[in-house]
Parts: sequence; structure tokens; C-alpha cells
Amino acid sequence: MNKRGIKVFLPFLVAAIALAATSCCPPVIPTPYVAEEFPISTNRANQWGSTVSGNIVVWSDERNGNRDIYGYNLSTNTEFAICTDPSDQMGPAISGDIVVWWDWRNGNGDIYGYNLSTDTEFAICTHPAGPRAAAISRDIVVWVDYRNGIADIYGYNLATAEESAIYTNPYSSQESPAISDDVVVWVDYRNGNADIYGYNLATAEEFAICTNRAFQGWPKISGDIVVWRDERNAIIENRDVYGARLSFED
Ligand SMILES: [Ca+2]
Ligand SMILES: [Ca+2]
Repeated sequence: MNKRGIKVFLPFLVAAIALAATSCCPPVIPTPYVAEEFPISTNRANQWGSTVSGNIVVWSDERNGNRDIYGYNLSTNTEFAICTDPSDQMGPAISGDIVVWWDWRNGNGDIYGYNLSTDTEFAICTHPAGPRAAAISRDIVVWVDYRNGIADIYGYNLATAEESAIYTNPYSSQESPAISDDVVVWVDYRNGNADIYGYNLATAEEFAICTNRAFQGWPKISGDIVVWRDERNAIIENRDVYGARLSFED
């Protein structure tokens, strides 16, 4: 190799050494986003069924020897009792200032609520058939109701103090309601297997969301998105998550 050849070759040699140096080192990993973890209640009794709305976390708590409803304010870092009646309270749901739950003070499971802004407790449904599984969005509370001898979906408007049947079917069960704004969704057995149906409170229209012949259950809704557990791909056991985007004609 002549001098000219070395001159041309040297930059390539330097570049090759530099490349080799970097490739032998661990790759540079971008700084990960680290979520800030924090305890909310570490009381030695059992806590479960936690859920959150804005700055308020609520859950069912066994520290008093029976199940109560407790809350935690994330903005003030303070814990507070919401209902400590000596019977069992469980399954809390929250929307804004309103907490609702399944309450056993009357011996048959009722729906009670608490207004955090006025510090007042109130009964929502105390039918002796025993409603359960309350969900809430804004002013509307929904639950599973057994007054007709089979599971139906009922609701209560906190603003108008009116109770109404949302969907009843004397031949099949409707269970596990969830609500977001004007749309209620639930698990529906009218087709002989668990499907997902919905109801638009604004238009008073009921509609099917998923009627696949396999099991669909545990629906949740936020805005126009509905999600649920789906077993359509199960040969032995294979639980999947499916979803649907709702759209309504104006
Ligand atoms: Ca209690
Ligand atoms: Ca199905």
C-alpha cells in the first residue's frame, strides 16, 4: 500500500475501530418512565374492591370486624370512613362526590350512597328482593335487581330521585352493569349464553354489542369504548379481552 492508499484507508480504519468500540458496549437504554408508587391503605385488616374517581379512592375495609366503606383523598393524603355500619358494606363505586355500595344493614342487600360534598348518607334501593352490583356515572346509579324474580337492570336518577327499569326480561338474566355518561352496558343471557348488551339513556334505545355464542362477561365502559372478557377463542381455557367502539346517529 502506497502513501496515498494509507491516507485513504486510515479514515476507514478509525471509523471501523470506533464502530467496534460502540458495538461491544451495552446499548444505550432510554430513561424509562417510572410510575410513582404509593400506599393508600396498609391497615392490617383486609381491604379490597378499590376504585377511584378524581382525587378520591374508595374501597371495602374489614378493620372494624365487618366490611365497611373507606376512602382516601389523594390531594390531602387523608383517609376517612364513609360507612361503618356494623353490617357489611361492599362493592363501592364512585363518580365525582357520590359513592355507592352494596349494603346489608337491612339483611337482604341494598344499594346505599354517600354524598362526599354534603357528608350525607342516603338509601338508593332497599327493595326486599335485594339489589346488588351498583355502578354509577354522574347522576345515574345502576344495579342488578331481583324484584321480578330474575336478574334485571334497574337505575336511579339522583337528580330527579326517580327509579326506573332499564332492561327487564322475564326469561333471562341481565347482570354486571357498568355505566359511562348516558350508556349502560351489561351481561345478557337472552340468547342462552353470556352476551354484551347496552342501553342509551338519552335515546331510550337498547342495542346488542356482542352476541358471539361464546361467553362474554364483566363489561366496562368509558366514553364510547366498551371492553369485556371474551372466551370465543377458548378450546380448553383461554380468556381474552375484546372491545367495541360505540357510535350513535345524531
Ligand atoms: Ca359495616
Ligand atoms: Ca356470547
